[in-house]
Amino acid sequence: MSERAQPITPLRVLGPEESYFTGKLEAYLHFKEIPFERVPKAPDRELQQRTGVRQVPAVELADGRWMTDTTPIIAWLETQFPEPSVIPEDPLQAFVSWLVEDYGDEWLWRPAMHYRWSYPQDAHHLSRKLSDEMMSDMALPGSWKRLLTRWRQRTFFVRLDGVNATTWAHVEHTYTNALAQLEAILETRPFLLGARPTIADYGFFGSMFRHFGIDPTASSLMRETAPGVYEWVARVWNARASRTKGPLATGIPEEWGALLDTIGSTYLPYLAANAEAWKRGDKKVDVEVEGVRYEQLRVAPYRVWCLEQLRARYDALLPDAQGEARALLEKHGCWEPLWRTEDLRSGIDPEGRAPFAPGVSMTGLRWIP
Ligand SMILES: N[C@@H](CCC(=O)N[C@@H](CS)C(=O)NCC(=O)O)C(=O)O
Repeated sequence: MSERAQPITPLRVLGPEESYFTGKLEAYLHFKEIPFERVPKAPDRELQQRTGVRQVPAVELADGRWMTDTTPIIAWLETQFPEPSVIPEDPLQAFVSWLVEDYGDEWLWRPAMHYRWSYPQDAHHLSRKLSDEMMSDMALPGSWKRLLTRWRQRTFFVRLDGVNATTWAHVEHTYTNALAQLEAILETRPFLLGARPTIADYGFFGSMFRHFGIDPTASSLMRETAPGVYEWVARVWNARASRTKGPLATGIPEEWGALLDTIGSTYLPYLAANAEAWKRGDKKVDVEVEGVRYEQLRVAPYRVWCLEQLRARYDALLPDAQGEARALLEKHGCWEPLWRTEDLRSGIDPEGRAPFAPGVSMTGLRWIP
């Protein structure tokens, strides 16, 4: 007699309220109406033991299994709770939406950290919130905890991620450009692809909700220059499958063109440079993006895997959809950098176990104080 499968919900989502990727996952779970509880938690040693990485969110299933990394978590949950899907049915839309998701997740991370930690007003505000939530059991004066938090985040996620006098304006342009592109897309539809959210919305949601939507400097810019995006942030947060229904666009909307151009001129060339450096065994990489030189970036094995995943998604398309995808990628300068690195093998997760442990850290950092 076969054993009855144990229920997988309710989920426990571990991570702080201010966290980029935790907010992304919470919004997805809200939309899918999957029961969960968020538990405040720092990316600490205990989580590393559970998932293999010190990163949040970590998710504990009701059957005792643990997951990490929101992209494969969402992909796996879609197999368990398929209706309604946040992955468009149309293969071309699905492929391009995953590309946009990856770009949103990874390329807006730097400006999100920069706006939060480079400006004193934001850094003071957020270091108080984060240290109150995450360091309450640490026997140190509050001002020390806040100072430590600011130093840690600014050092590891801003300075060592290439933000300096040379790149500052370009890092900020990454955000303001994304605002302008999203504003144009949202002018004629409530979500990026139509009447309901898809994986493309969730790719932008981490940065736009928990960082740009609440941090003082960035959220002021959003309210002043992109009120449509500000409204979309609340709309995605409030979306529920049982009432947020309706069709998606046909094909790839015209207004996505500028966004795809940006992916082709920024994120994909960066992914290629990161992958080349990984192949050489380098720990650091210099890369020129839109004429701006980012120096000594940490080589991120996780992002070699991201590139591999994007290629695998293309390879999985049927010939007709491949033809359409290739034509679109070529038109927007995405095709060449997607394939620039030959013989790509990240060696990460060869058995395809993600999102189940052990995961891989996005930042590539083994330990941060
Ligand atoms: N690719 C991962 C990235 C998760 C991630 O990097 N989370 C950040 C917080 S939003 C983190 O835990 N950083 C480690 C740290 O702050 O020490 C995902 O999608 O879940």
